[in-house]
Amino acid sequence: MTIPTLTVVDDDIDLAHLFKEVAEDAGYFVQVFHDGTAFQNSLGDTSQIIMLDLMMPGMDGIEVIRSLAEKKITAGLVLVSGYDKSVLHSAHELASESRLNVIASLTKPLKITELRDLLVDYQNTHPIETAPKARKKTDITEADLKRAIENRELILYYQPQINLVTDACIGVEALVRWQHPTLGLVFPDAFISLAEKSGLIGDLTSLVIQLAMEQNRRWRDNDLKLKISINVSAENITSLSLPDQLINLVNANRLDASSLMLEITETALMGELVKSLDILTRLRMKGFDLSIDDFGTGYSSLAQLHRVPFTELKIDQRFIMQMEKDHEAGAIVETCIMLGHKLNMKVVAEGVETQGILDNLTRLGCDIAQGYHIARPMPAEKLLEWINSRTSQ
Ligand code: G
Ligand code: G
Ligand code: MN
Repeated sequence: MTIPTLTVVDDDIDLAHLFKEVAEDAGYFVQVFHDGTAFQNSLGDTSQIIMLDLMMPGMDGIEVIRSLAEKKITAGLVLVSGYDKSVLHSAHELASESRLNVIASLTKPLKITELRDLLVDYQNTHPIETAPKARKKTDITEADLKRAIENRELILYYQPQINLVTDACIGVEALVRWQHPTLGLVFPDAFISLAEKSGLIGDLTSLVIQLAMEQNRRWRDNDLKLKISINVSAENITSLSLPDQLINLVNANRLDASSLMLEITETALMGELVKSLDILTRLRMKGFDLSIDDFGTGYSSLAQLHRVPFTELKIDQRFIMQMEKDHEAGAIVETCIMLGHKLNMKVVAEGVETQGILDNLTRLGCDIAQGYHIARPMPAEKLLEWINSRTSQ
């Protein structure tokens, strides 16, 4: 078994030592740094968890956060501070906005039991073989990716979404993977941004949509009716012919437009606004569903909701993951659910990692849930098995 690694960055030698003991107790291999610069210089993506003190002489915690974000570090980040709660909260926000994976922020003096529970919990919900570290960050070239699209080396994994009232699986989110001939399974983080930069994203998305519709046809032939959600990038909604292309694909597979949900992130809407509004409105008129993905993380969430005819609001997983432990996150989730309902949208919570969160969301009237606690993304063949095993229970 591989032992997960935890890195402590804290100038307080005694405290760092205490953290080390607690983490070792919880089953981690621990590295300690007493200043930000030393840590930064040794930075690789090898830790599962980084515990970072915000107040250090020399390079402070905020500067370390910036450099972690630049290096796109995927480790779980625990922020620790002796400052008041609002400073810690802002640092937490900053790190989340920088796309870092913040798993907790703790104020000093901190409760040892709280820390131990957190570390044990994280290990249980993020087993090491699926930790982001396992993702291959190889130097994939544009030519490789182009060939992969042509050779149909891209495959889809599907993550179930359940209706919180009936508990039935009503849909799936399609998540692309690259079945690379020599590297094995490559995750989208390693190639989506390359596809966006190189202009291959149009072909990639077309292939993804085609694969999803073919799969949906096979499921229907097995009496399984599921809506498939697809992630769409900014460049995808600049092609004025997209609505017609999609209708053709739907017809070719004898499906309805309503079997497809297009998930759009807010950054995807910041490009050519007029053109994307034109396309999105026509997609909606043709019966496709539109979801605003990662809601709450961009800069103009409310303006986008007002402009675009979304039918679904997908609350960003960071709020969901923190809703039990962080009062602010909980308030945001509750408000997003109310907001979505007021605007006649279905509300989806993604990143549901515990039964407690699932129960809370049900109580708050959220419509749909998706997350590791329900199921991880899986290949199509596994999905049928998964659904059968649930209904036979
Ligand atoms: O589980 P996962 O590692 O697959 O997804 C990581 C990120 O990649 C998510 O933000 C998801 O939205 C994105 N992603 C997954 N599949 C696709 C896809 O087909 N197209 C685009 N544009 N993004 C995708
Ligand atoms: O950006 P987008 O919302 O499309 O991202 C979807 C991503 O979220 C995928 O990488 C998927 O694997 C991941 N994901 C879905 N549910 C969970 C969860 O419960 N926990 C974690 N850590 N990731 C999740
Ligand atoms: Mn998504």
